[in-house]
Formats: sequence, structure tokens, C-alpha cells
Amino acid sequence: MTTPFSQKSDDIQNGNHTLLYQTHSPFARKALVFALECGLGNRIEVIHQETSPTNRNDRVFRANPLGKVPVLILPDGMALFDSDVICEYLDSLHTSRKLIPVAGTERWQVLRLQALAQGICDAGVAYRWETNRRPENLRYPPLAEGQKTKLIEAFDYLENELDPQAPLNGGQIALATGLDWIAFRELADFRTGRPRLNQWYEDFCARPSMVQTGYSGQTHDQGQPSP
Ligand SMILES: N[C@@H](CCC(=O)N[C@@H](CS)C(=O)NCC(=O)O)C(=O)O
Repeated sequence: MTTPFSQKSDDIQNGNHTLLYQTHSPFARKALVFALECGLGNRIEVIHQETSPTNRNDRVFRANPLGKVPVLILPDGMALFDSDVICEYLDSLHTSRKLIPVAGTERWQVLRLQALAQGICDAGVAYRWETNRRPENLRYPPLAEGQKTKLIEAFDYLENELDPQAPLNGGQIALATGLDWIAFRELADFRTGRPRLNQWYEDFCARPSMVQTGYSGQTHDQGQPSP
């Protein structure tokens, strides 16, 4: 990743925002794409951090007792998490049209889409544990199937319900970064047989904020990195 959000290995910068990030986290990318879409990219230093519940990262735990990224460190040192809270905060920093509408039906539609995207990522992470990350003898296939069912049901719902004409919003950012992570990890096919969702996804991925933040890297669990 290149400037203005170059990765740094040192600690918090004074007078600026610092994003504890991960190049292969859908939650972290959601926050960064949101910042870029708000025109705030040049106010944020991005620091890559590896995290896993089986591989403690002290730097991340010092900022977030859950040990997860993203975390946004504010200029006064306050640490904000999780990604949804960070997006709300970023939206409060600018005076343009809000990406999370402040009131009305639009607000609930955007927050619902954001929640659905969050659920897709949560189900994707759980599915990946059961199919890839957990040692093979500890995997539980019915749990993998249950998580995959959530993904398929969510994709079908989106094919019918997603409004491709809606103005740019935080729900879309969460969805696009989530779907692109599902594709990156090859967890489930959401494109075949879902032409509306597929077209929307392709269009959204062409935005500069998405192109600049493509996924890379592997998860580092205890033992070896997962492919
Ligand atoms: N609900 C959180 C989820 C964050 C999350 O799960 N981040 C992952 C990276 S994709 C992580 O850091 N996991 C480490 C762990 O579970 O200990 C958010 O939206 O920020």
C-alpha cells in the first residue's frame, strides 16, 4: 500500500489519527474505505497489525481489550473500536453529505445493510475456521454448513433487496468490502446466478477507494499462516 496511507511499524503519531489496520481484514478495510470516501485519507496513518485469537498481539490489546483490528487512535489518544463505531466517528469529522444518514428511513436502511454486511463477514470468519484455520481433527462440518447457509441466504436476499441506485453510503461500503473479502478468501460464490448483485459489486469495486485498498496477505494463527 502506498501513500497517503503508508504502513508504519512505529507507534502512535501525535496530532493525527492512527488506524491499526490489517491488509486482509474486511472490517479494517471497511473503515479505511469509509475514510477515503469521506476525503479523510490524508489525516490517517495506517499501521498494519497481524491479529488472531490464537496469536496475541500486545500492541492491539493495549488499544482494544478484544485484541481485534481495526482500532482508530484519535489525536488525544482515545482508541475507538469496532469498525462500525469508527465509521460513525469518521462521518462526524466532515460536513459533506453523511454516509450514514442521521435520521429517517434512509438511516435504518443503511444501518441494516451495514449489519447484514457485518453478519456476512462474521459468518465468513466462522466458516473459514471450520474449513481452513482450525486443525483438521477439530473441525465440525455441521457448523461449517450452518455458516455457509447464512452466506447463501444473505446473497439471495441482497440479489432481491439491494437498491443499486441508492447514493453512496456506509452500508454499501461495508457490503463491498465484505463481499470482496469473501471473494479474496474464495469462501462462497455470490456472483453466479445473481446478476444484480454481481453488477453492483463490480461497479463498486471500480471506485478508487476500493482499487487502492485491495486485499493481500495471510492470517497468522498459532503455528503456520493459513493459506
Ligand atoms: N466487530 C469487529 C470485528 C473485528 C475483527 O474480528 N477483526 C479481526 C480481523 S478480520 C481480528 O482482529 N481478529 C482477531 C481476533 O479475533 O482475536 C469490527 O467490526 O471491527
